Amino acid sequence: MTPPIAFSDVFRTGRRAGILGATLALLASPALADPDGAEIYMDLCASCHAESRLGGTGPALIPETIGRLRGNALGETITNGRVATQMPAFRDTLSAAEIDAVASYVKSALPDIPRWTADEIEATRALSPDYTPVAAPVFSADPMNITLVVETGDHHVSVLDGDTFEVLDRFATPFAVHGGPKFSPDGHYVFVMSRDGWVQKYDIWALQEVGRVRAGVNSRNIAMSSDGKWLAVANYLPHTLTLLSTKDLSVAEVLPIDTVSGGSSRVSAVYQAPQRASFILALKDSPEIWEVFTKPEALFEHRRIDVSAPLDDFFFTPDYAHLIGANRGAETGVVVSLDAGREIADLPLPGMPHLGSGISFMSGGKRVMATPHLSEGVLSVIDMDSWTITREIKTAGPGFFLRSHENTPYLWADVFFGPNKDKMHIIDKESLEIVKTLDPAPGKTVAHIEFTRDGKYALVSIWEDDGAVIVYDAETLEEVRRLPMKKPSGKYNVWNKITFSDGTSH
Ligand code: DHE
Repeated sequence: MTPPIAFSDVFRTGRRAGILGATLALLASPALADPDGAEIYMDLCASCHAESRLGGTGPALIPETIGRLRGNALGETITNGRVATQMPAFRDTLSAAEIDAVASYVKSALPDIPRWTADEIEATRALSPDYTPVAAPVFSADPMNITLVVETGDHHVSVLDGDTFEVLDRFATPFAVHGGPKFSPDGHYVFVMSRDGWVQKYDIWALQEVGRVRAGVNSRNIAMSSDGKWLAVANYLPHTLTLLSTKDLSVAEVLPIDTVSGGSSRVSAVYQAPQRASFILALKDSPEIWEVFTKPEALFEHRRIDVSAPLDDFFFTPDYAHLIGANRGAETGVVVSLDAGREIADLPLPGMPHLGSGISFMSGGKRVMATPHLSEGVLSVIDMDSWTITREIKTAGPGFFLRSHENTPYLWADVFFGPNKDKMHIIDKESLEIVKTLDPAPGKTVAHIEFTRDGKYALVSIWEDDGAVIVYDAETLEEVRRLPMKKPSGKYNVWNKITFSDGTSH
């Protein structure tokens, strides 16, 4: 890893002065006047982001991560820096053309898929020297009703007492956490993953970080094995699944994702299938699903399930006998029987269903599932016996997250995209009608919901840098508290997650 470096030192390096001089001289020659983004990068950025662009003290600068930035966010960051980080402003150092050139360079594809072997992973593993294990929680709050709030605004997690909503701790995470943190089956530890592949282990009882390791170069999400022993990390770069020991984050195995056709594939996501003692993998680049076993007699052995097209974004039935995957090309949802190892049905699901946010719940005496769509203002309700869409609930715009709880009569659905991003629909589980639309922060993105352990309160994010988590009484739908937070994204209640509460997505 590149050691931390003061930015004043960077500016004092001779290379920068050399480039400026050379650039001035070359300006006379129009053919050669275009700034060289790669050279500027090596001179100004590589010390923190690494010559390979795979990240060092700063995050990786590769299209897989940069590509997510909207509009001119990248140019803005280079120009103005990032508050509360080591990223400086380059507005007085680089011209607009130079900023454009370096932005284009970091958006260009890497020449090769980077290697990230077990030895390289192991070399990044760092256990916190100050960490002291504890035999019992250091706080009096109910450890099963702790809720974690991921604050992406400044890359922290707040640890909330789910009864008093007091913040018990606020710890720094790796840059750009994505997906749900995963709890150990007893709720004692939690594992958090960043898009740059860092996995962090945190002891909730001790309120201390245990350590971290970089399990991938560009990663998607993590899953915990049902026995709590293994953590799987789904990687886009390289094309692998990294399996870590949850005890000390050491590498148990790096599984290459070699496809049936002889190539390799990115892993879109990995999920725990508790009843099957396995991980289920969605492959981005090949028409197959993998099941990787975690039972001791077949540890990390895998089986393939052939499907008609690559599927991503899975919803699982509560017994984990079936999954629905999204076939983006055909705009369908495909039902796969994990026991039979084949597709058994498909559903017309246009408008990019976000099946990973799908939930199942009881309605009209039957178990049904519902999923939002990323490009259409609708929630599809699906009968899981006949695999048909039984209802389409029109919403004020496309939503990202959907949540419920066994103790509440309602579904909570956000409207993440478009002019109504500030709205949150409350839907009756029986009538499947919208009974109320909340509008707690006009003009701001209001999104993602989590319940307290007992389902009495719903926590909703105002997804802004100066945002908040709003605590609602889940029965009266009245606001109870507003906790200031920095761009709070997902919220995760220990009990709801470790018991696979009804209405919680994976
Ligand atoms: Fe996510 C979960 C994929 C963009 C915030 N997202 C997940 C999961 C997958 C996924 C597969 C389930 C993993 C898990 O929790 O273990 N997300 C994708 C994408 O493919 C997509 C559309 C494009 C991408 O860039 O990867 C995408 N996701 C986003 C965002 O832009 C969001 C809104 C902001 C961000 O942080 O990047 C975002 N995704 C989330 C959150 C969860 C998530 C908060 C966990 C939800 C939960 O309650 O469990």
